[in-house]
Amino acid sequence: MAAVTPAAPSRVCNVTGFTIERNGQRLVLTNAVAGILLLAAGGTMAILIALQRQGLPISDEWWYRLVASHGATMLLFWLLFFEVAALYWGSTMLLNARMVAPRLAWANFGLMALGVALAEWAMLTGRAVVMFTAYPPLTAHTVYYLGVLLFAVGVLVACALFFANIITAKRERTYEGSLPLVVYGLLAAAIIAVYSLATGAVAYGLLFLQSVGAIESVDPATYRLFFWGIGHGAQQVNLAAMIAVWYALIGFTLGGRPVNEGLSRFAFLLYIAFIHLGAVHHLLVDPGLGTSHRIMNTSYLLYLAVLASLIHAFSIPAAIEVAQRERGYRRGLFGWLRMAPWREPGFSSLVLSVVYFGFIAGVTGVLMGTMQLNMMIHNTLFVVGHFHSTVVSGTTVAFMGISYYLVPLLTSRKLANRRMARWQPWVFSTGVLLLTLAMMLAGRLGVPRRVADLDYSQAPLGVDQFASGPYPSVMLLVSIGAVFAVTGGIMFVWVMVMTLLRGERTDRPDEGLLYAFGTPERERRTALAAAGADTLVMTHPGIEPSGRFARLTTRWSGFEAPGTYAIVLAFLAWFVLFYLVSHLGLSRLWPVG
Ligand code: HEM
Ligand SMILES: [Cu+2]
Repeated sequence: MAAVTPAAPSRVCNVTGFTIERNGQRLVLTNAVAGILLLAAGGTMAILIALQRQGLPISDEWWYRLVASHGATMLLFWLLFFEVAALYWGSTMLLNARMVAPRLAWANFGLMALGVALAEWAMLTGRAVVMFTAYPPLTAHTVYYLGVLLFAVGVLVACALFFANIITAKRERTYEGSLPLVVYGLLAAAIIAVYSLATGAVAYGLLFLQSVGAIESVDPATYRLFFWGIGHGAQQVNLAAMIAVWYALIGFTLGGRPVNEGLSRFAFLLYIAFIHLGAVHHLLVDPGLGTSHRIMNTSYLLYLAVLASLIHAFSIPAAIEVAQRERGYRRGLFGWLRMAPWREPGFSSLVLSVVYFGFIAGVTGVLMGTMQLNMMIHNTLFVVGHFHSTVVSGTTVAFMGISYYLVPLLTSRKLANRRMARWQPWVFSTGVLLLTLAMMLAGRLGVPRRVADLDYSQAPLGVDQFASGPYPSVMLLVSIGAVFAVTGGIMFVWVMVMTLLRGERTDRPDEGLLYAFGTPERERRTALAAAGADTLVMTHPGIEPSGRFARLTTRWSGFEAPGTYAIVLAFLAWFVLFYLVSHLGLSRLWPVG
């Protein structure tokens, strides 16, 4: 393996064996920590806006400021800072490579931080209460647009640095063969980021020009079209980055890899080519677009991106199952699942993220992308429930999970408060599950999103639709979910901060944790390989018949991952059922026949 350029000091990680160059290490940590601090800020706002429903005295004016800032802080700043960290991590450490322009990367961090500071100032002082969608004719202070634009330019520069790192690594031969799958997934995320940010720059750029008086007005329909290039595109960046992190977590916790890596790569290619079409689902009621255009782009063509998600949905659990069977857990259909390392926070985060993302976020997303069904829940709290199940239950949980490895490995410190870390994914995910399900229920009952005063008590013509009936109890469930979720969030931030400040220094931060990268598991495999055993390429692990499933498992013994096959069938059944029940709801709304 070629050495890193001598000028850049580096070390070899005792756990993973990767070359860690100092510049890359500091940049990854700094960007990730900035993200985590912003997550803490966004969580503080979340609990305030959620408890306002239970009478926490927050004026309507402040509620809107907080919702605007919560949305931008979480959706843009937390996720993108962490993604920049992931891009730097993938393009340096996973390739044994170096940061090509560390100074530029630091300047860029400064630029992004400045962007955040400007935008937050404008939002929290009431100069930009336009929500992150910023639809004209709403207008905000110039500084707000400037802040968001600076931040976006920073993310673009980070993508450019990521590409440059990979090209240099290839040229300096720091890795062999094709890009590792995790880096490949991050590459898909970065490519999607580039074209999303380009459309976002047009949208926000137009508003910026208008705010300084350079142009007279911005056509709202044109704006919406460009805005959703980034509004939706950014979610696809989150999706691709999350899936890359899932694959990384399988490697970290079980030493596993996908059964068919080529297929997983192909699925990432499908994302790059087709996923942006889904953007039109935000414009399903937009009068500016023709019906056939909307239907075509949200259904027929988008289905190729859904196919990609279904490939990953199969590939991820299969990788877990095969890894577990290779480790010897072969009893029955689900013995591998029962014997999984549930106490390992990275593993529980992985599974919770995959399950909630698939069963809730994915399924409700397809519902909302279907024009007719969308009419039932458009602009209600259902939408908010859906996207919290994607970016919170899915992406945020996955990013939290990988932090349990990145932070100790990069700081050479042991994870602090391991017990709290063990519980954290469960508390957070269960809270968000309740939060999202309750929001969806509220939305189906007609509760709108982005409304401070649900009772319209200060309206000239008061309506008290939401003050009685099922509404107060459903909104109470939303608030209870919020309390649990925020508690889980505090636990995460606490463990991270304590690890950073107080974690015991060690060159084996994995001790006591189950990292297949560096623990006995890895040594066992190395020893086996050294002894000439070919267990490592064992692709047909036997299924030991046992108990109730004995007959089934013998019949399925040709399958590499029969448990996954069963889970996937259950998922499809749930998908079909959910779709049918939704259509039943629709037929009641608009009686058929
Ligand atoms: C941790 C617990 C969280 C709670 C309790 C929470 C709660 C809420 C609530 C109550 C709203 C306002 C809904 C309304 O329109 O009435 C909201 C909006 C929103 N949240 Fe969260 N949230 C949490 C975490 C997150 C995270 C981690 C993200 C992103 C990664 C996120 C992204 C958003 C976005 C984009 C909005 C929409 C803002 C808008 O309408 O402009 N939230 N959240
Ligand atoms: Cu979208």
